[in-house]
Amino acid sequence: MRKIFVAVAVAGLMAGAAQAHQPEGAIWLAWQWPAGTEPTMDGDLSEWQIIPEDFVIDNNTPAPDGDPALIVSEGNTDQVTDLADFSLRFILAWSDRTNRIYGMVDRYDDVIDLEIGTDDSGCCGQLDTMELGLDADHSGGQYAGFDAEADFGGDAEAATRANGRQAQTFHVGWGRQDGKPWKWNWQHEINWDNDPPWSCCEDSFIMSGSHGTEGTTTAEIYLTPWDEFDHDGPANSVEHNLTEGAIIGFELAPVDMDIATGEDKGAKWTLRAPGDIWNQAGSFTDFLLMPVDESLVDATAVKRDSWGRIKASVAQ
Ligand SMILES: [Ca+2]
Ligand SMILES: [Ca+2]
Ligand SMILES: [Ca+2]
Repeated sequence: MRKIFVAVAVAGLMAGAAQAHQPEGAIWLAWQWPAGTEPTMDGDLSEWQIIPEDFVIDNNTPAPDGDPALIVSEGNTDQVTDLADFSLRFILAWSDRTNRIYGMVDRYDDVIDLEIGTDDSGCCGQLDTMELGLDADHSGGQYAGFDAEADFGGDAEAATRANGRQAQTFHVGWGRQDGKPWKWNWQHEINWDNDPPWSCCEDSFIMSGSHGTEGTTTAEIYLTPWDEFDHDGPANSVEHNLTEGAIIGFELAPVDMDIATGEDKGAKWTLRAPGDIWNQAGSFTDFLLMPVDESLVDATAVKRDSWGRIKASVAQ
C-alpha cells in the first residue's frame, strides 16, 4: 500500500505539472541500490529478492482507481489479465553511484514468439518484446514524429535528429530472431548506446523455453538517462544526473505475441498508456527515485556476500 500512500503524498507537488502522466495520480517507486550492491547483469534475479513487494509491478498491481494498471492498449484491447497467457513481475531501480536506471523482468508466456510472422496481422513489432521509454528529466512533451515543415521550418534533418533526443523509446527483445538489435531504437535506428557502459545487455537474460514453446524469461537491464541523446554519439550527448527524490518518466509496455495469425493481433500491455505514448513523453508513468532503505543495507550486503560464497563454493 505504500505505492498509494506515495501517490497521495506527492500529488500536491504534482499539481503544477502540465502533463497528466499515466496512470493519472499514480507514482510508483524506483528502488535505490546502495553503492556497490548494483546487480550483476546475468538474468539471475537473486539480487532483487531483497527488494520489498512495494516496488513490484505485476499484472494485478492496481491503479488509483483499484483496477489493474497493466492493460492491453494495442492489439487485442478486449483482452483481460490471464496469468496462464502472460504474467509479469517488474521492478525499476536506480543507482546514484553508476547513474543508471535498472530494470528486473520476470515473465511467463504460454507461447514464446521470437520471430516476425509471415502475415502482418500483429501489433507492436509482431514478436515478444518490451517497449520501454525513458524521460529522465520528467519534462514530458513531444520526443518523436516531428513535422519538418511545422516544427522545424522545413529542416528535414533537424526533424529527424530530434527523434529520441529529449526522451527515448525502444523495443527490448532478448533472444529475438528477426535480425534487429536486442535493444532496437526503432524511431531512428541509431544504436551506439546499446552496449556497456550505456546499456546492458544482449545476453543479460535466462530463458526457459524457445520460439513456439511456453517458458519463463528472467532478465536484467540498465539504461543511461539522457537530457540530450545525440545521434552522432556520446561526445555530443548530455547525460542526465539522477537525483534522489526526483520523479522520472518511464514507459513499461511488454508485448505478447503468441505466433499470431489471422484475427489474433497480439497484445501490447501498458500502464494505461494512451495511443500517443510513441511520441509524447507526458504519457509515460511517474516513478520516484527513492532513497536507500537503510534498514535493508546490511541485509543487502549479507545477502550479496552469502550469494557470492555460494557461487564460489559451487565453482570449486
Ligand atoms: Ca543478476
Ligand atoms: Ca502469451
Ligand atoms: Ca508470447
